[in-house]
Amino acid sequence: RRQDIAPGAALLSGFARANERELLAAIDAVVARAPFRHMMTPGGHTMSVAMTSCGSVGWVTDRRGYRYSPNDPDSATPWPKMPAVLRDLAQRAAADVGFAGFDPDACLINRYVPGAKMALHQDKDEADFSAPIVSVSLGLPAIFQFGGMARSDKPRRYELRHGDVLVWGGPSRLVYHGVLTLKDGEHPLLGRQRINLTFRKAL
Ligand code: MD3
Ligand code: FE
Repeated sequence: RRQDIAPGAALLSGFARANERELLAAIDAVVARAPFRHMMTPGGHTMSVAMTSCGSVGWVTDRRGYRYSPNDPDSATPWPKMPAVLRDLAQRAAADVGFAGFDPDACLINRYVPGAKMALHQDKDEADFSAPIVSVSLGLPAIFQFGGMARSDKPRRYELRHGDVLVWGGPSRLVYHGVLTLKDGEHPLLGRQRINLTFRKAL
């Protein structure tokens, strides 16, 4: 099922459920080589969301700022390659919403445990805003909020459940968005956590 939530933005409910086990195995393989870690914001706060990446570049933050890097700063080696099953899912979702030819070079993997959250922000560290961002939610449900082009625009709220895929492009690419504090729960496949993948064209 497809729900249009704003110009250029659509929610594909349950889109990733058909191959959930393959997706989780691919994520496990990435995490085995590039473990989740809590990065520091430029302002000196440790993020409650744990992160890792795969692809030709990964998103990183430290006291020097936010950026995409070809290397995992923890291992000083390249990020794991983006598994084909992940890239294919993102490409199919983007094409469904009208972004044929989406070719992500970065996949940020976010892990939320109960209590973790992500404050309202814009994704603007990418070179080309004409490409969409595709997000895949797995595990515990979360309340996602998305506002407008100004931080002060009142956000709308949506629940994101296991297997839901969001595509954000066009006029919605630079909207403010965030995730409310994750509530406790137990997911049959993932236990007490939520994993979110965001596929980006960073370079
Ligand atoms: C709307 N992640 O990693 S995904 C992020 O659930 C991020 O982990 C959230 O925001 C999460 O940057 C939300 C949905 C999403 C991702 C990127 C967007 C929505 C977006 C970019 C522009 C507009
Ligand atoms: Fe974001």
